[in-house]
Amino acid sequence: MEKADIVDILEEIAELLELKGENAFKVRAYSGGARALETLDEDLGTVIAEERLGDIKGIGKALVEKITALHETGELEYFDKLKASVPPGMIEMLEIPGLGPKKIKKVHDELGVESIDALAAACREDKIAGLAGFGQKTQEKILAGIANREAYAARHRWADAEAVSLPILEGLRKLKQVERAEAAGSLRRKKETVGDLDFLVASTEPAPIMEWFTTQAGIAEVTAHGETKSSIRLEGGMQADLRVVPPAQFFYALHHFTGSKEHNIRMRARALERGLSLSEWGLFPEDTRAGKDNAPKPSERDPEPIDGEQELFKKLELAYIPPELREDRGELEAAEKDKLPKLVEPEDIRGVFHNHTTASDGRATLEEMVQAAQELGFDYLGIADHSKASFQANGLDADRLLKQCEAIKALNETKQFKTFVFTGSEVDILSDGSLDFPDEVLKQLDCVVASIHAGMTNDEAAMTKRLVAALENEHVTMLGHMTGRLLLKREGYPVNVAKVIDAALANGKIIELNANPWRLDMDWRHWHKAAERGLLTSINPDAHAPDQLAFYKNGVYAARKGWLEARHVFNTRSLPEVKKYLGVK
Ligand code: DGT
Ligand code: CA
Ligand code: CA
Ligand code: ZN
Repeated sequence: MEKADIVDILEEIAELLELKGENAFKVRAYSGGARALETLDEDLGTVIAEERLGDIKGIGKALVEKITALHETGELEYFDKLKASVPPGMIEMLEIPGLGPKKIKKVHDELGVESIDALAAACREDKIAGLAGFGQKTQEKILAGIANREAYAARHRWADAEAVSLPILEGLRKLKQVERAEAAGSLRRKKETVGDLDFLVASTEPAPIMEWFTTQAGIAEVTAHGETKSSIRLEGGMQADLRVVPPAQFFYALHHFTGSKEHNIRMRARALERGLSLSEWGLFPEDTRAGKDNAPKPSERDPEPIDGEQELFKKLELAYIPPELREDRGELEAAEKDKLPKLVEPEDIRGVFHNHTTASDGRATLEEMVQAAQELGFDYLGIADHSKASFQANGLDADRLLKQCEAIKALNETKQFKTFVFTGSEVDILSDGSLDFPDEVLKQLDCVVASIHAGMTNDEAAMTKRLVAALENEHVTMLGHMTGRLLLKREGYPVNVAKVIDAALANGKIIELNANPWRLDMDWRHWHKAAERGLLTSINPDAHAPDQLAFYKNGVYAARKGWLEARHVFNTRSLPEVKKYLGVK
C-alpha cells in the first residue's frame, strides 16, 4: 500500500477512536503519526527495510507495526475491527461541516442518534440545541449541512464524471453495431459539476447496444430499459442515460442533448425566425411539424444528413459554437457576428505555477516534481510551498524558504532538467490582510502566490478587504484560489468578486484559475468580463503530487467556459516572456 493511503487510514483511525471516546493521547498518537508519515521525504519501503521507522519523531512502536503491516499487506485487522465497532451512520456524520467526532459522540451518547436521518429529526425536534456545547446556531448549521449534503450527493465533480464516462464510451465504441458514440450533456460542456451522464449513439440496431449498456460491470440498478433509451445507476451513485438514434439524426441529437437547455431554447427560437423547426430529430421546414395535417412526425422523418454540428450552426447562419460556450451567455450574438473567441487549448500551456513539494504538504520532492513537469513537456515550473502560518501543512519559515530557493537555483544551474524552475511561496494572507512573510523575504522570490487558508468565517467585507490588501502588496504576483470553495463539499467564504477584480486590475496582478478539480476558483462565470477588462489569469494545478500537474487541463476547460483565449492566460507565454514579466534573469 502507498504512503498516502496509509496516511488516510491513520487519520481515519484517529477519528474512529475519538468517536469511541478514547483518551486524547491515543487519538493524538495516530493523528500525529499520520502527519509525521505524510512529511516523510524518503521512500517508505527503504525506511521500513532499514528498520528506521521508529526513529521518526511522532511514530511510536505500535505505529511502526501497523504502518509496516499496511505497507506490506495493505490490510490491518485492528482497523477493520475498529471500523466495525462504530455505527456506519456515525462515520457518515463526519461529512457534515461543523460536526467533529466529539460532538457526534455526544449526540450519540445523550440522544442515541446513530444516523444522519435521526440527527436531522433530532434537530427538527429542537433536541440538539439544548445539549451542552451546541446551541441554536449549531443546530441550524447542522440542518443546513445535512440539506447541502443531499443536494451535493445528486451531483459529481466534472473530473470524476469524466473518469466514469471514459470506459463506458470506450465500451460503446467497441460494439460493432455502433457507428458513433459521444458523451453529451453537462459533461461535454465541461461544467464544473455534472448531474448525470448522457450518452448518445448512432446505430440502426439499438437492441444489442441497450443490452450491453444495461448489463455492463459496475451497475447498481437499471432504472429504465427501453428500445432506444435506457438509464442506469452505477455503483458509485452516478446515473447515466443512453439514447440510440438513426445515423442521419445523430448530430441534431448530439446538439440537443449537449444543451444547455437555455442554449437550446435560443437556438430553437432562431430556427423559428427562419421558418424552421429545430429538435433532437432534425431541422425541418416549420409546416411539417408534428400534428399538422397528416404530415409524418419529425421523429419518423429523415432529416437532411449533416456530418457535424458545424453544418447545423451554418444552416442557422451562425459560426460553430464550442460546447463549453453553450450556456446562453452571449454565444449566439457572438457567433452571428463571427466574434467568438479563439478558446485557449491544453496544448497552449507552456508551464505551471503554484505547486507544492515535500517541503510543505506535497507528496513528492522538488526533483520528482520537476521530472514530472519535464515529462509533460513544460518549459517552466513554479514552486509555491505553504508559509509558516499554515502549520497544519508544515508551512516553511523564512529560513527554510530561502534554503529552498538556493536549492532551486542550484538545480537550474545543473541543467539536469529541461524545465526551468521558478522559486516562490504560497504565502498566507493573515486575518488583518498582511502577509505571512515580510517584504524583504518576498522580494527575493520569483513568484508569490497569496492565498487565504485560515480565518474563513469573517463576513464579505472583511474577507474582501484581506484579498484587496494582499493585491496591494507590490511583491505579490498572483492571488490563489480566491474563494476557498471545495466543490460539492464546502461553499467558498463570501467575497465581493467585483472589488477583488478591480483591485487586481488597478495593481496589475494576476488572479489564478486554480485547476484542482475540487476548486476551479475563480469561477468561470466571472472570467469573460474580467478578461475583457484586461485581467490576466494563470492556470495553476496546485499540485501536491507529480500526477496532479495534469490538473492544468481541468483549468483549461474552466477557462474555455469563461471565454478565455491564450492571450488572457499568463502561462501560455514562453519562458523568456515569463522571466521578463517576473523580473528573473
Ligand atoms: P446535468 O445533468 O444536470 O449536469 O445537466 P445537463 O445539461 O446534462 O442536463 P440533462 O442531463 O437534464 O439533459 C441533457 C441535455 O438535454 C440538456 O443539457 C439539454 C437537453 N434537454 C433536456 N431537457 C430539456 C428540455 O426540457 N428542453 C430543452 N430545450 N432541452 C432539454
Ligand atoms: Ca446530464
Ligand atoms: Ca440526463
Ligand atoms: Zn492553497
